[in-house]
Amino acid sequence: MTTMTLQALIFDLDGVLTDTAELHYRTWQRVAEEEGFAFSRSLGDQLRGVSRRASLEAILAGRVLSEAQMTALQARKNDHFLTMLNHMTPADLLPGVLPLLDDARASGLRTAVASASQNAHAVLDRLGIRPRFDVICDGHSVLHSKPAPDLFLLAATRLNVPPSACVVFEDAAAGIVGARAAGMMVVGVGPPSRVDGANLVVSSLANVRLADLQRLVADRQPPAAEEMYA
Ligand code: B16
Ligand code: MG
Repeated sequence: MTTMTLQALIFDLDGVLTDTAELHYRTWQRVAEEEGFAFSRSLGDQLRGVSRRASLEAILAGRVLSEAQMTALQARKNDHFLTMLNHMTPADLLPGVLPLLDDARASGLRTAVASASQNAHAVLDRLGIRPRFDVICDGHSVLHSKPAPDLFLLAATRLNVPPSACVVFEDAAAGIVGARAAGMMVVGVGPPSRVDGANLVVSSLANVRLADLQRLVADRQPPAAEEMYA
């Protein structure tokens, strides 16, 4: 049996590289208030990693709006988000991001961003880290967003690396489901209650060691025969 070697790190953006998850929460909360829709911290948490359209559908909880109203509410939410984004600086990078990217580069690993956000390039620019990634896949890159595996599989294809040689960092259930469906090992970033289903859980990227990631990939169990021939 051959042992798989770690070749690439794939990062979710919101909630992993920076806390835009909080900006998404506050801007959806504002739209919900303006429209008289119920909104809560727990509903906001369920929207982590979920596309803008699917987030609005979750907030509407079965209410039906016209396509024009749906488009207008998404645009208004995004205007609020972009206004807040203007205040973002490299100081908003979460702890441990730069050292981990430096270690990855020094070890010859490829790096990618796989974010459901259509604003991913703008956020990475505000943070000053866009050139540090070999590949950036965002909310414009695929038809089926998380929890589908498509975004992660596209990142691996563009990196020219097999999915089984990738480790994904995710803060959200939707992303963890998608990355695992792509056949990748997943590090959950955040409280265990939010990232259960990940192969390894850390409270912050500052606690990640490359040796642990290499072990995660090397110790992968081969797929069961029925999975291989399904
Ligand atoms: P936008 P990620 C996701 O990014 C966010 O977690 C989620 O809250 C947001 O609704 C989604 O992007 C779409 O973002 O409105 O900017 O297109 O976590 O996949 O990096
Ligand atoms: Mg996220």
